[in-house]
Amino acid sequence: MTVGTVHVLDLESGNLRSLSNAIKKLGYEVKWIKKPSDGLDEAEILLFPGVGNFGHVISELWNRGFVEPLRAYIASGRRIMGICVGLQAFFSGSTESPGVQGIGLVPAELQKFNDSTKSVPHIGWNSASVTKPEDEGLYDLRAESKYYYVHSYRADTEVPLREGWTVAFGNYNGEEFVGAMCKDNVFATQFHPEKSGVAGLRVLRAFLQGTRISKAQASQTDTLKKNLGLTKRVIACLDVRTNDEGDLVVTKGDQYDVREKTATATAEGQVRNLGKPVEVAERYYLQGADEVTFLNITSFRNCPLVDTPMLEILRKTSETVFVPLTIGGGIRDIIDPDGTKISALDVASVYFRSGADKVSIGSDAVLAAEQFYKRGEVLSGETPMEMISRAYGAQAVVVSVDPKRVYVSSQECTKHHVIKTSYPGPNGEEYAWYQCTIKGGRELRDLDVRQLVMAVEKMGAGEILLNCIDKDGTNSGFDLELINDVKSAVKIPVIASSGAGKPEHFLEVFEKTTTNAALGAGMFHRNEYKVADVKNYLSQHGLLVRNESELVL
Ligand code: 1PR
Repeated sequence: MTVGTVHVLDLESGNLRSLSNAIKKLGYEVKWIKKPSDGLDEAEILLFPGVGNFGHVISELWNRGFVEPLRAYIASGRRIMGICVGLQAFFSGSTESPGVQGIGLVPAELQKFNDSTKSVPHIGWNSASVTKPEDEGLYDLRAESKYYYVHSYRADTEVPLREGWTVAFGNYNGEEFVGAMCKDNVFATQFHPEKSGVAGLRVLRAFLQGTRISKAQASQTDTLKKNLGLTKRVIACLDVRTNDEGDLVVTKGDQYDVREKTATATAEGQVRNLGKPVEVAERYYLQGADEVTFLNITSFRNCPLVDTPMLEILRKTSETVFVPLTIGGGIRDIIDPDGTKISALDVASVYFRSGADKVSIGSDAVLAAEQFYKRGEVLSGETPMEMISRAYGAQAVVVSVDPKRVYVSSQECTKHHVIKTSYPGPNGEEYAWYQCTIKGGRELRDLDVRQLVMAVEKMGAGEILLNCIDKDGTNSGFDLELINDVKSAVKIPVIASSGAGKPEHFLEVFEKTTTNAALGAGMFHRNEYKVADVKNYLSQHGLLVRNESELVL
């Protein structure tokens, strides 16, 4: 028995499955609207999710004949909620797409975040705090909660406030932006409520119920002051592959070797089996993971894409896990067993439709970067990073880096960019460079990590997943020198990965590097620590983290 029906605009951009799952979890039925005649006239509650490029979304609205019917819908007084680029579309335009006219409810243009002092896109958990006490509890927004944002362009609060909108704002390193806004029957959030855990589900529920103000609990103003700003993200990563029995399991390598070694292990030489992917992902979500990443560490290239086991894992996981999901491994141009050519963009689209928010590209990013330099640093326009970010936005594209440290006695010994290391090599070498690998570390390439990350940033990648083969599975802490070296080379966010063994390692990487996020795997899979242990430890040491105390709606 459903509570009611929610109509959702389907412009076929991004991960709509998670939004549908969130609406169903709240007890509502979903009806999709791909064109106005699909039921816009009968809709009483309309959601307008938008992902990716402003111009792309607006042109889809015009191409499908939605702009005037949407204006008429809004004028009729029926409820509408814009999400992410759906909020942006209510403005008159965006510097992201000069000359493209938005719906124009707010006579203002969106501006890009200033990336001279911080990473852009703005990816992660930030506030949405109302500006006036009487607006406390706006659609159950809470000052102490954090919401998941992923955008490069921001709406300033001044014009909406002047035009009579109620505004909840966020602040990203000194730049304020509209986190949520409402006026009469129109509500909109820059953040993704379907990806903001319980806090986001509460906001979505309040809108669907039409509860404009729900003072579930008054927030203390000091929380408001303390709580502002982007949190440090703690991500749980699941390396996934088939074991020798053909079951898809969560595994974990040390220096990327995932087979049991010790005679005492349950089955020496077997693929380490650390659990079922969907169960493990849900466990980490409930422990407070800010994101969950699946890395498909063996390609399923010989399996028809539509049957790829990872798709079912994503579909199942997105039914109960309401934080961002990233999928990596095998995102490349492929040839199906029946000989059909499938582009990396099509592969990514299948994953987005199955519940992924970001796709991660490893080997093909290295090969594309090599070709980029061979062409004299000229973009081809056809790399997976360029094609997927053009269609879905930079924020949907992660590049996963698998570097190996190479010691040299001086810069003169190599053409590659070296660092002076505090950890001398086996023969006392004081310098090192980081060599790129493909195929999960199995093949070394004549490319260094700095070359790779600078090239893929130009190709439109929105984030770097920075692994480290030498540190993987060692529980010895992150490679701080590698992280700072990469952070100094790019403006896009970086996720530190490999080597975490205890909460102190997360504090160390956030205090000694400028990383935007940090990832753990083995220490969680072996149940040595919970994600919550890490976040509580960081919070106790003064770092701003998302602490979703209650996990019940
Ligand atoms: O090359 O585009 O098909 O992508 C392959 C993907 O699979 C890449 O993201 C690559 O990093 C990953 N991968 C391939 N082989 C392995 C392996 O382990 N044999 N996993 C592998 C890489 C890195 C992290 C790991 C951290 C944290 N694993 O996923 O979890 O190092 O571990 P820790 O906290 O236990 O130290 P493509």
